[in-house]
Amino acid sequence: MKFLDQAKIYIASGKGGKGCVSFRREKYIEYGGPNGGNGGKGGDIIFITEPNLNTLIDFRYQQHFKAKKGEDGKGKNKTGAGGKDLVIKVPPGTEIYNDDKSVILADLTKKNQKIILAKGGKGGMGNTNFKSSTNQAPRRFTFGGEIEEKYLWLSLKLFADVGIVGKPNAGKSTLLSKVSAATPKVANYPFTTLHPILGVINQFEEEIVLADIPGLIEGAHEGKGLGDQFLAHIERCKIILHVLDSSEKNVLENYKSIREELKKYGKNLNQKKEIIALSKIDLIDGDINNLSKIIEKETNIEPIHFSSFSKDGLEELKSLLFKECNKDD
Ligand SMILES: Nc1nc2c(ncn2[C@@H]2O[C@H](COP(=O)(O)OP(=O)(O)OP(=O)(O)O)[C@@H](O)[C@H]2O)c(=O)[nH]1
Ligand SMILES: [Mg+2]
Repeated sequence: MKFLDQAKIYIASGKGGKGCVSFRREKYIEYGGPNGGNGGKGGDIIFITEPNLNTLIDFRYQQHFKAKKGEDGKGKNKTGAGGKDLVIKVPPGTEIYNDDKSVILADLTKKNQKIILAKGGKGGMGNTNFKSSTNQAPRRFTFGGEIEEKYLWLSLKLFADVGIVGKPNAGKSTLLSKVSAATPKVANYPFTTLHPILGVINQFEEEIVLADIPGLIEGAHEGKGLGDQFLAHIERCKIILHVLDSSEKNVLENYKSIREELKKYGKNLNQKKEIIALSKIDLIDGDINNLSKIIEKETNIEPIHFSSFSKDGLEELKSLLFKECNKDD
């Protein structure tokens, strides 16, 4: 599936139906009283989160959303039918901003969360409403309420428990494909992953969501490589899973340069709980523990190691992810 994490759209609620002017016409009654019904309310524009969505791609094809107008009132005191609401489905994690992105109007973080962002116009009043002792045959009515229209920016920050970061080619996507049902593209060249991909991993009755984002390089915060644009998607993760290719020469430097990018990005990414995972240990001839110790000395974090090819260490890594995600701190 394609990925899109920003979209500009136009929304307009429905206008209210106008009130009706009408008089009773019955046999033998010369002057029937007023019986003009009220207009129906216009439809609202409602946003709702749909857990199965994880991209705003649908908004590439449709940017205009208009709810239906309320029907006009009718004789015999019949109220016009309300205009149908228009429900727009967005993925959980969608933030909605005004047209110049200066004000956040909604932050839809939960499943099936709903918000009305344009209210339909009120129905107008039929002439029945204006009957009084002094005016038995009013011809007055009101028009329906106006539409509410605006441009909005939708911005998606994916919801994942764990954000996988690392250099290009570190083996992030391969790992995701082995521990979850996700099928990210894997290849032996940098920047194989061009947009974030989510994968769900299960253990007993629980599940956690992992986000695989494109690899980072030094200078990503200045836009090098694919830049840091996808780091926004791990702002909300509980844990950062830092994948380091153990078969490379400069493992520690690689580690540090990614940490530097996280720090420069800001938003407290570098304060998040981090798991360091040494990948591709099937390629290592010597003792992986030596490398582990070097990393631990520098970071105070004991790395876990794994191979997506031999599957060594995958179960341990999964268990650790569940354990850390379930911690409350
Ligand atoms: N030997 C070995 N190779 C691996 C392992 N995991 C991944 N690879 C290889 O490493 C290369 C890169 O793997 P990817 O999973 O695409 O790496 P990535 O980190 O997602 O890369 P980007 O998407 O470019 O950031 C591929 O050729 C994989 O087959 C492993 O456990 N052992
Ligand atoms: Mg990848």
